[in-house]
Amino acid sequence: MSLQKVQMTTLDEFLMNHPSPYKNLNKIYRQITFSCKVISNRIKRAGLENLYGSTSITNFHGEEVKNLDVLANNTFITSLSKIKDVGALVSEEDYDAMIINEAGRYIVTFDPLDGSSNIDANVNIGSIFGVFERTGDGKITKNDCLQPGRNLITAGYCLYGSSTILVIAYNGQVTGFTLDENYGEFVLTHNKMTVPEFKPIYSVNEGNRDSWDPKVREFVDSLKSTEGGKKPFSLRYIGSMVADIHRTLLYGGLFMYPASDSAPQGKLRYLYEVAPMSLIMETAGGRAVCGEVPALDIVPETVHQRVPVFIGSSGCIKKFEI
Ligand code: P6P
Repeated sequence: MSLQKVQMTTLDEFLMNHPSPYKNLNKIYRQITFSCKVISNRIKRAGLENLYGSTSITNFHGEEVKNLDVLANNTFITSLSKIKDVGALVSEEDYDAMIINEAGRYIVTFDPLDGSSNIDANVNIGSIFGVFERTGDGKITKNDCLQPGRNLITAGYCLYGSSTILVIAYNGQVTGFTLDENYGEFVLTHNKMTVPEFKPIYSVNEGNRDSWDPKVREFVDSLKSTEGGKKPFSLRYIGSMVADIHRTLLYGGLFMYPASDSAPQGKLRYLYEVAPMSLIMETAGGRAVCGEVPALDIVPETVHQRVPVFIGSSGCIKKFEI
């Protein structure tokens, strides 16, 4: 009996076949992907193990902290702290940057569980991460964490949905891996991902329309216009950034979180939401801007700095810039 050639390429094999110029980056990926496997498993069992619901904590962002937020954050911190090359961590759930090892080389920024308000409704949620290299030679400091997204050496997200999918911007390309739960391995399923140049899909919380900048309001209204027999854009909004970005990466279109009265700087945080997603989208041939400025050129002043973001197909961003 001829054994059918196993076509599976695991993430470990992919990283081995595409060595990074950054030493021990594969170790960081091993810990991040282990964390994603743990989180994926807990999310799937949340209803069975009473993991839904909130803690009694409101965090410093003023957001309700869900039980799974705490679990996901502890998982990321525990697994990444085991690597001596990791110098500092920045988590959405922690007030300040955490110096793990002053002699470490890398800073890992992450939103351990983004979209957690959707958890109890079984809507797709995700983890987002980015990896920077320290800037100086001395001890790693909190300033090493305040870098523009252009300096990211890799970034990615894990989408917890009907399947668990890891998408990474690594070595100049975007690659997707699907968790095969039979073997507990992320297997290559999306090679060299590129975002379509244009797609008439827009993704924004229209509930904030009245408090947007007039230019943004006019732009979004223009997308819905049927003047002269135009076909309007379709609106798709899940309210979970990882899911909305994943759809935009695959199908094309434009995801937006503009500044509004309730979020004067925008809602999404730069270091562990906008910058990693912008690196992924630009590496896949798309674009990302924070108003007039390319998103990857923003230099954050604080670890939780919020920015407005317009991200997706280059043709859709161009339409916004006209
Ligand atoms: P709104 C989820 O809470 C999140 O941080 C992102 O995942 C998502 O894109 C955004 O907020 C949704 O915000 O104001 O539309 O509910």
